[in-house]
Amino acid sequence: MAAISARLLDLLARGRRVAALTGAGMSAESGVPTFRSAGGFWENESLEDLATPRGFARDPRRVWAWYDERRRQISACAPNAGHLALARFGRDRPGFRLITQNVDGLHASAGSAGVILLHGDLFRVRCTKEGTSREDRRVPLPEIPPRCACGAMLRPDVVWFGEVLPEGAMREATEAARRSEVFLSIGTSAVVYPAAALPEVAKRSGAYLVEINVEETPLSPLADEVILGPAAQVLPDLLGT
Ligand code: BV8
Repeated sequence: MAAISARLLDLLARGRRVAALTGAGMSAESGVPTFRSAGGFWENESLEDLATPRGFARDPRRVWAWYDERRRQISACAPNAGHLALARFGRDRPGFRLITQNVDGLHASAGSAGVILLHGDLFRVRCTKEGTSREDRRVPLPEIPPRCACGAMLRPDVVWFGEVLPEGAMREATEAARRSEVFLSIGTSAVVYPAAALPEVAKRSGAYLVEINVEETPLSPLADEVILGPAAQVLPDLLGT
């Protein structure tokens, strides 16, 4: 059983309004590599070449090969007990808001509804000419880079570094953080902005800020409570199974 304070359990038992922000650590126990830990997605690649518009413009084939490989890996992964605990909690608590930086779709697969996707979705593509976005679950892709029916190249419908986040998602996430009475920061290194500002918004608005991670992060000093442990084990203990 993870070390969870009586205060936090009491806040949850009293039905306080809860919001959660998840990062790559949420999906680690589903077998999805994180970004910045050892063996992560970016361990052998340089960020600038892959997850930026400039990198894509320079070498779309290389960027698409990386995304095609991630789509292949992630399509074989299943939600873990942490995803399922959050989905169940959301069903019991209509006021619960789940915000994610992850693009793996595992919260939706676990049954969470209304997930706020800050950084897009690995299984959606966008036409570089028409700007239209659609679901595309083909694994592997039939051609690299994939093309739209109009002939233009498709891009992954995710937010790259240097790109602004979807306006509606950021507005909803900021509102959820501001209204929350308990804010859970789960499995994120808390270094990528503006997502990493959300726990700070919650704290400033009076929320009880909880960090769930296997190690401390730059957010830890600001948190009211740091629960060190894997999300797939801590979340069922915290939220019930
Ligand atoms: C923006 C989608 C306005 C794509 C991602 C200079 C130039 C340009 C921009 C900037 C700049 N300096 C700063 C910026 C802003 C930049 C930024 O914050 N950079 C950082 C790196 C310094 N942000 C942006 O560019 C954003 N846009 O600001 O637009 C703008 C415009 C122009 C110029 C300036 C500003 C866009 C950011 C979104 C980028 N897209 N991904 C894709 O996935 O392919 S970011 C990427 O990192 C993922 O989305 C990921 O979610 C995100 C954060 O990483 P984490 O999820 O936290 O994952 P990480 O591996 O880091 O950590 C995992 C954690 O889990 C660890 O703490 C680990 O201990 C823990 N863990 C591991 N196992 C477990 C666990 N925890 C619990 N249980 C476990 N079992």
